[in-house]
Amino acid sequence: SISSLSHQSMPSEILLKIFAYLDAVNLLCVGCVNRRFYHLASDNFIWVRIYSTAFSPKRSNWKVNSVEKTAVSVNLLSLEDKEAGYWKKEYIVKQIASVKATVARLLKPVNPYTGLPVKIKEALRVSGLGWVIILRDKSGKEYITEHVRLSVNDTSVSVVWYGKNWPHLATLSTLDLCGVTPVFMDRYKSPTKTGPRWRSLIARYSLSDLTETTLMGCDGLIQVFCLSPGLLVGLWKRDEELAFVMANLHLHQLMERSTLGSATTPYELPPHSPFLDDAPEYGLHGYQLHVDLHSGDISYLCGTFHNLFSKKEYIENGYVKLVVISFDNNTQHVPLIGKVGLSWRTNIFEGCIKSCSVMDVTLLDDSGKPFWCFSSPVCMRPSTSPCDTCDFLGQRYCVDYVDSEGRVHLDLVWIEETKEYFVVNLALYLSVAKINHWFGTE
Ligand SMILES: *[C@@H]1O[C@H](CO)[C@@H](O)[C@H](O)[C@H]1NC(C)=O
Ligand SMILES: CC(=O)N[C@H]1CO[C@H](CO)[C@@H](O)[C@@H]1O
Repeated sequence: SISSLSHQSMPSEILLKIFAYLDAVNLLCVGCVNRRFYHLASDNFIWVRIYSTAFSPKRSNWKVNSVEKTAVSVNLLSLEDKEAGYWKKEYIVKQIASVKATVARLLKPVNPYTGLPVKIKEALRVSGLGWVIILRDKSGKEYITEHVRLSVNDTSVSVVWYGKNWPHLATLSTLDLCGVTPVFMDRYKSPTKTGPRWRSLIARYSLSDLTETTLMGCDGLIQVFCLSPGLLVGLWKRDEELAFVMANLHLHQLMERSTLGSATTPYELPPHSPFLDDAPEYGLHGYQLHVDLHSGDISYLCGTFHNLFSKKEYIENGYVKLVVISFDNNTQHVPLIGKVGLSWRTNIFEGCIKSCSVMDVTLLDDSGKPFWCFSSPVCMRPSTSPCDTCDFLGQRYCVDYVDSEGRVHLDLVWIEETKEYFVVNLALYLSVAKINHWFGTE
């Protein structure tokens, strides 16, 4: 263009004067224009000023100690000795390290009921972390969409995307869910979407899985599908095109999963190192469950259950059964609060999928470490199996969830008199392989 031509012919001294007004993110952007701009935008005099402003002792949050202070002033004198781009690199390295240190500090305090970080909102703000979905068509072309809405709860984050210009579903093959973090975060500004960002793949979903088997429910306008792990996809009933996508992200290791993966490979959680114990029932007791059945900010069932245990006799078909709410003990039965439904909203329409909700499960082991965690859409369905001892109570429903680590089963009864659902049974089935792997048992 004409304007870039005139920039090209500008003398270097003038360009340097202009660049001196830019912040770090913008300097890195202009550095991408061409080789000459890259060289000029790496200028040590410009970057040493950015460095000392960012890490000056006045910004006490960064905790620059006095040794480093002197280091900055001494190095100012010897700028000429440094190779080109030295201060830019110093700034980048230190900036990334300070954001990391601040985030690590924020993630330390945990909620005793959930074992999960309590300052997740602050950690998200400091790191600038956000999530995108990447729709990929059959020729490999990518469509990146920034999230529209995000809500943080005690155990999960739900993130929603919708858009007017999404490609036709028939042309698409996969959907990638990725965490994106700006390479530089200025904690005094909100993150920009134009600066350089890291991308960390969390999960890849195949859109050919939007079939009868993953269909979860519908209302007048849309049908919703549940793709594992934790993704809800809404299609317009009218033309079967994408209406919205909602990701449910459990907070356990969410920061790591959203920042430490690569653009093509998800971050793998570090293996749990078993703590050796010879007790014969080891791995079968001392569990704590926190369960939350919710939609957005409305919670239908939220509770913490301590001292859950199993016995060797309860091991069946490769699963250990933990009874949380027992049918036989009616003091444990609890009602669902409110009218269960999963609310959705796009720029024009909104609705509610009856009987569906999001289930967050956080199961801690006997040392309080998160053992099994997920956040996923679930749906209440009429029970088909007859039950002699409970059918007289009312119409029965159940909620089932299953993944590679275990299963959750809930039985509910509709009580006509009080117009409430009562949970009369809640059981977890943990994979024996997972338990043995975790505790180093056999
Ligand atoms: C029934 O459940 C309550 C509450 O969890 C518990 O205190 C009680 O011991 C249970 N009763 C039996 C018979 O298991
Ligand atoms: C951290 C947070 O925002 N927690 C909210 C989760 O949702 C419940 C309502 O279900 C709120 O009361 C919490 O404040």
